Amino acid sequence: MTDSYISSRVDAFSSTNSYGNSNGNGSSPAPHQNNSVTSPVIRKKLMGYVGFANLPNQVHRKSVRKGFQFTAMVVGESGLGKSTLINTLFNTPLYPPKQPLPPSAERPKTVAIESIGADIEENGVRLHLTVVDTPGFGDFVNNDDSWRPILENIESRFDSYLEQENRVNRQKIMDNRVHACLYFIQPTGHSLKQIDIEFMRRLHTRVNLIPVIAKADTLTDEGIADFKARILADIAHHKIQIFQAPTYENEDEETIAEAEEIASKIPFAIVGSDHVVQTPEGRQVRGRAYPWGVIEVDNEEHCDFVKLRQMLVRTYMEELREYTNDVLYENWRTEKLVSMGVAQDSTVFREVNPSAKMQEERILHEAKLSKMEAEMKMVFQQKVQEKESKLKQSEEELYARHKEMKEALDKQRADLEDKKRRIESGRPLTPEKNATKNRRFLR
Ligand SMILES: Nc1nc2c(ncn2[C@@H]2O[C@H](COP(=O)(O)OP(=O)(O)O)[C@@H](O)[C@H]2O)c(=O)[nH]1
Ligand SMILES: [Mg+2]
Repeated sequence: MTDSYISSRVDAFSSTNSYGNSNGNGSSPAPHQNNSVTSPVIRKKLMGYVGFANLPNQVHRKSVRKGFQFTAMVVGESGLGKSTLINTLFNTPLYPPKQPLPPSAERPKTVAIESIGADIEENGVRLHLTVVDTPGFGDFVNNDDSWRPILENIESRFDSYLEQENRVNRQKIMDNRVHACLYFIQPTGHSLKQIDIEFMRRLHTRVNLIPVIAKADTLTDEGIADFKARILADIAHHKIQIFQAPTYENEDEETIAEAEEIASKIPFAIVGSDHVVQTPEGRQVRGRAYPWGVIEVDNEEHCDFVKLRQMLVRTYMEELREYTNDVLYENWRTEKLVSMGVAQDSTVFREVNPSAKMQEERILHEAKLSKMEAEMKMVFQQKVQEKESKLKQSEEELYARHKEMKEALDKQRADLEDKKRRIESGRPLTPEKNATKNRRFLR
């Protein structure tokens, strides 16, 4: 594993997080799924139109710049057309044609988990797509535990996400969580098999389940309608939660109609084909040719492929990601932390009521404002006091000078009055003064 990209991926899948390490010796435990095979990641640039360029309508611009990470998983028995459907869905031979195993070849004993990545760009929107394949599911004599490695794989991806969230630097979180799981139902025309029910029951709380009827071209239209009804009845009976397209109150009629149309097709009856065939009218279409005619993959009258693609990549990709993060991952995380004995510190993780939070923020803001006001008042008062004391000081100085001058004047006046009195009484002025006068006259 010299390629850092590949190795980071493999780490993400098989990493046993710091919490789940039950052997307690602190050493890195062996990957818990030694049977899982992770094939090298193929990076491809796809040219054909897929439809996720509509994503900007679902989310804001920031995500568009960063690009999207989306991981889809396909589960179902061998030969049901999983690889073909993925190729059809993303309009590219992501999976090369199958090489039949020689009879002598050793076959895996358990479900293998393989993943393939592709970078797709469409109208400036980048999508990093990962497809997780589960070859071998349901292929064994005893399939009782076929769901287990798949559940473990899904949870180990949650683990890896949790571990990344707990890092000091969370700038570059790789979201390898499985956002949608296409479950392939064999087109028996009867009802769900035990293995189907078991799988869905075990996984519905961990992944968005999207049931599909594989190779729907092998059933008649009525056969499909009956089969769908029975599948839905089974799903309801076993209280299995499959992905429900969310509906919003304030949406326009067109969107609601589209959502209803998509919901009405679940479980999608699909036909996959990665080759082009010619219709009797001479059109070149993706489809399968039969002596009795051509089944077109992209024709809504022929199968639900278009609706499935619409749901997966156009209308609900963001919803699938959101539900995975907000509900499935969150529940898993809570269960995991509680099982580890981590108690909720209610002072830190308070339930946040938006209006209460706003109220709280307003009170804080008001307190801050009044504090600022008080500070300003204080500064103002201080300035006023300084000014006042300065004024007082200069007033005192003035007063003192005034007093001084007044005293000087009073003294002068007293002197003058004394002189006047002396002149009036005919007494001569002081001899000293006369002497000075006389001296001046002598000069
Ligand atoms: N009739 C029919 N055959 C299909 C369909 N999709 C795939 N196949 C064929 O089924 C075989 C197994 O397909 P593959 O995609 O490898 O199945 P996987 O093992 O589930 O990945 C191939 O020969 C495909 O051409 C389909 O929708 N209808
Ligand atoms: Mg395959």
